[in-house]
Amino acid sequence: MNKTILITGATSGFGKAIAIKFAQNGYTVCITGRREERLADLKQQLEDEYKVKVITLNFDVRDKQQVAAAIAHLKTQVDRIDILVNNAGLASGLSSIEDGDTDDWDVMIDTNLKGLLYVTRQVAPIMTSQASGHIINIGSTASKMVYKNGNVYCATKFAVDALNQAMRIDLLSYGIKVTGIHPGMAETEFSVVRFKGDEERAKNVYAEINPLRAEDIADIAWYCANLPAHVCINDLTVTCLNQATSVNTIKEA
Ligand code: NDP
Ligand code: 8X3
Repeated sequence: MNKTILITGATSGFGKAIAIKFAQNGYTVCITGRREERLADLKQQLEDEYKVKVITLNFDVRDKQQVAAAIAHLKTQVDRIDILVNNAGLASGLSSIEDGDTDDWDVMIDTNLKGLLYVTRQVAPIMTSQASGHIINIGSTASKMVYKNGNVYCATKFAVDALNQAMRIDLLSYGIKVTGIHPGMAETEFSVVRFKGDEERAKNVYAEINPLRAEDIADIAWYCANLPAHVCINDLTVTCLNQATSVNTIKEA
């Protein structure tokens, strides 16, 4: 049976790598994000290379009307949604709590927490009506342990961890799997976004370590999605070998 995956935030990083991985394996891939041109380019690439159906949904997860309209449109394009990857997210700034920019706080809370909820609220009923599905929530090592100046970003990721647990309980009786994947430091556009386009500062974050790559997370998502029907990975934390927790990182020799 042809399967369908919906990935939020597929214009770069983990989301894009997950889209490529599942397209390589024949999935119908629904990719979302705000940058329309990147969505169009990725659609073209996946259709050309893997001959799969690709649906682009250009919306901002912070806007609940846009989310509802996008998922309503998606329902006209696909018969079912087998997997939802709640991946869209970001850090904005890195400041001690007394210096924090409240606009940064709004962006992180609205995207990482409320955006994930808006998408889930639209997609979960599709899965409950199918009596099957798999929701993969992208948390972070910051879901498990806070780090200096990470305050609000970490709080949003702790909330993702809580929601991951809560969704699994609520959706258990429908046979829906819920998995939290919690990556440590990975070199994507994450730090460029956090530091508002300061590429040098972003590069420096990973300068002396061998960080995770987006493809590592895509491989893990693929593994989690391909276990026997009775097996669900509830919670998976993964770091590169230079990192033990969100606060214990050693530099490469
Ligand atoms: P990237 O910046 O490379 O990708 C983030 C993706 O999220 C983009 O596709 C972006 O799309 C999308 N996005 C951001 N804001 C919105 C929005 N308001 N509406 C719709 N889409 C949005 O970063 P990563 O791939 O690293 O991050 C993916 C997830 O992984 C995030 O939740 C992040 O917190 C988490 N994470 C990252 C780690 C890392 O070290 N890189 C480690 C642990 C977790 P667009 O801008 O086009 O809208
Ligand atoms: C992102 C991990 O430690 O780079 O969630 O902020 S970190």
